[in-house]
Amino acid sequence: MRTKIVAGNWKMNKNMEETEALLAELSAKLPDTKAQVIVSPTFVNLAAAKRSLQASTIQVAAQNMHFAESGAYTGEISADMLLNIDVDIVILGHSERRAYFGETDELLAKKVKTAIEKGMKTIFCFGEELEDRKSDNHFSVVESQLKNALFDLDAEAWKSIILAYEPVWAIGTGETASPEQAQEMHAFIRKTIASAYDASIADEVSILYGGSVKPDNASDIFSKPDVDGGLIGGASLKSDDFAAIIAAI
Ligand code: G2H
Repeated sequence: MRTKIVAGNWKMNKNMEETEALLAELSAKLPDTKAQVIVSPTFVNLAAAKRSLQASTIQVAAQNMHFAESGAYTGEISADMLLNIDVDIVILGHSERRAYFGETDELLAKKVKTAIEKGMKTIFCFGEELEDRKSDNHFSVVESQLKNALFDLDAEAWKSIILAYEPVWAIGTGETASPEQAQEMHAFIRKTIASAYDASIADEVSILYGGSVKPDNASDIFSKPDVDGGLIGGASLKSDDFAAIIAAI
């Protein structure tokens, strides 16, 4: 039985007071769920989020981290710094990091390796761009993103990997992949992992869908057999919407 997960990627939104207020609202509205619920505020608000959620089952993730242990990397944050404030989940490879900050599969492979070595869980994001889908290259693009960043990991490491398929054309655009498109790609991802490793690893990894998930489309997407939850951006910034999406799992 795979873990169902609903994660909120807050991106560069919410100051400290707003972070605390949103988490208080969310805690009060959290539906009865067996899903693992994760929120991902900005770096500067992670410690405040952890404090706010001390008595909660809601977990906290960072949106990025550096691969190095420490050193002269101005503006960067290490795994140890996150672990020091009890944050042991990190989102890596979001398309905004790839597009605006030049993150490549090769760089992401290093970041994932560090996260695994440090005992952290990684929510690894990937997905094709619109031109890839239009030219029918979406499967090969996704396959190479997985291969380049993850397929050097050993089988044990996959216990710490959560995948988030986020087609770039559906991110923050209001455009969502249809439940059928999501299912088709998630099944392909599982098949690709089964070929590279084995069926049990493919069966056990949680694969989230991300890209304009909203309360009104969440249950259709989550109903698909290979979709194990969602990575939610815009709709995770409002407690009513995020609670409704969690209830849809
Ligand atoms: C995709 C998603 C969260 P949104 O980036 O990672 O954001 O739900 O706003 O499309």
